[in-house]
Amino acid sequence: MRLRPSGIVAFLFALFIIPVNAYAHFGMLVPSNDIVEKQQDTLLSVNIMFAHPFEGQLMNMEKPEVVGVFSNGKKNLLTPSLRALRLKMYADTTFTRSWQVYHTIKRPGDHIFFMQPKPYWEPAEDSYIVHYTKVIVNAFGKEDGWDAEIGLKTEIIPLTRPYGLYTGNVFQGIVKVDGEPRPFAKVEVEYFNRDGTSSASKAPFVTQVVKADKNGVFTYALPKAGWWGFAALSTDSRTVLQDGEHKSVEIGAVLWIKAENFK
Ligand SMILES: [Cu+2]
Repeated sequence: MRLRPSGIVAFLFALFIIPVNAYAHFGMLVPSNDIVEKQQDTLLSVNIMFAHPFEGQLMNMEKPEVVGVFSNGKKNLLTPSLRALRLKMYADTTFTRSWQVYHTIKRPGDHIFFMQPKPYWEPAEDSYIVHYTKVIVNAFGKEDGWDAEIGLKTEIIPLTRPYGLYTGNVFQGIVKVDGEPRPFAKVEVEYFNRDGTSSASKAPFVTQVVKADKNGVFTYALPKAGWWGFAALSTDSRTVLQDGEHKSVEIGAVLWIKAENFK
């Protein structure tokens, strides 16, 4: 059957309005507490996930390659104590494999938890995704290292202290790739819509997008109490060989911070 010209126009138009599945992915590290001040709070659990945090969907996650905590100038590997966990976010219909690690805070100071996942194959992007993820926990009032660079392939170094943040505060960080500031890096920002009570009237509200300046510095003001994720994205120089084809790898420097309401 031949299409009349008007039919062709309608068909072409339809091609352009098919919504793109633009959900942003985020590596996630969510600790049970980000400011430890009492002895009974020193045992932390950290949930390790790969998700669409606003949309409330988890992706199945392979065992992370490296999980650790950096404090007092030293890296402590936690990979051996990783345990698999089946979790569900608000929009999930099934439980999905995630990970968890326990760590007891023994000394005052900043504790930078970090995670390097296995490359995740995303068919929709014809690319692998590796999100180097961090979250910072402060203990017993000693603020001594939240701005440390721990040497990840790509990393967000906070310029704003990443805890004790009020809703509405501005947060700034510097995006680095291979230890160098990345000018004009694209940073995706998403709210962890934990209980599903937040909603977006239109798609661009789900994932906020800011770009770093020429020094790799980005700025964002936190509009709501809760956990916020920042993912600074770039393309790795390495590729992964899959079925004889070289596939690109999206690398993300991810940082999670928590805002609380001023009372
Ligand atoms: Cu996904």
